[in-house]
Amino acid sequence: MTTYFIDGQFTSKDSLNISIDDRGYYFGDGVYEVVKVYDGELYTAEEHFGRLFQSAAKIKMAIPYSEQQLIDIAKELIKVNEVQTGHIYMQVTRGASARVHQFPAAAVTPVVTAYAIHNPRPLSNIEGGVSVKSVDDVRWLRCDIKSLNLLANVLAKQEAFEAGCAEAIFVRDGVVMEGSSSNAFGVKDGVVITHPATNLILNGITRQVVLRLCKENGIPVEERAFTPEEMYGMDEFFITSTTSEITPVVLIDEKAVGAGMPGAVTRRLQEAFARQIPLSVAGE
Ligand code: DCS
Repeated sequence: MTTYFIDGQFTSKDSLNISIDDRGYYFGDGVYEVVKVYDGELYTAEEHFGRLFQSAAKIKMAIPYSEQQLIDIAKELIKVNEVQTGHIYMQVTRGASARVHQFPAAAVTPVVTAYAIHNPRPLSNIEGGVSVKSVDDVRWLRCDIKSLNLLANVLAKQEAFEAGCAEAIFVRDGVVMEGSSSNAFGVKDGVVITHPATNLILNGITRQVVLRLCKENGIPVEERAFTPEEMYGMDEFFITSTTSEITPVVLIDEKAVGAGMPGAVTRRLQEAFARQIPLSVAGE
């Protein structure tokens, strides 16, 4: 049986003691992280747990554990659940308290909930690429916070799925932002182009890994705004996230990207990415 972590306890799903008054339910008042597990080990753990603390600070919430304690909880979940390839989901809500909008009394402590789950690498998407659909970005102006408030992302992803696409690409004021649960990159004349890490996107950990890999491999990068028209004219396009890694995009709004196949720069980056994850899973 799967072991979960809630509020200081390792427990089974049936014994999870979740309060109806948890502010996660009422308001989506909390933050979260998804951390990849390769070969039974956390990948880029410091970056993810560091961002969790940054997200919490931005919503004025104090996490009642240290970064190292959360990493230790994640490692324990991986161990007891025997996860080799998968991910950790961890969320922190502002705690359980009768429903009023303003923060609860200081005695109410944030609730940490987490689990580890087996989840293979999505190799067929990584190999063959996916289709995406652009949607209006109706989110708030603090998309840099990895908040539990994901309603706009949920609606966008559903719209994309109903159109037979794997991801929605948010467009705000004529600028391409990011995916509903991924960052977005174009490649034009050998240059990798992506929206800068402002308040209008989440600065993905995989995004940061890709920018590092570009640097290490001499691939030029421009972090700048680009329009949907520019997006349609890219030679290559790809999306990145913890679970989807570097996924090529071959069709945007039913228009083929470049030759309609994953491109050479995308492939180079995928190979560089695979080289820096544990070898036994690289080809899984
Ligand atoms: N942008 C948004 C809006 C996201 O939700 C995510 C991750 C990303 C970008 C990519 O960030 P990482 O590279 O750090 O994963 N979304 C997580 C999610 O909800 N499921 O998997 C990843």
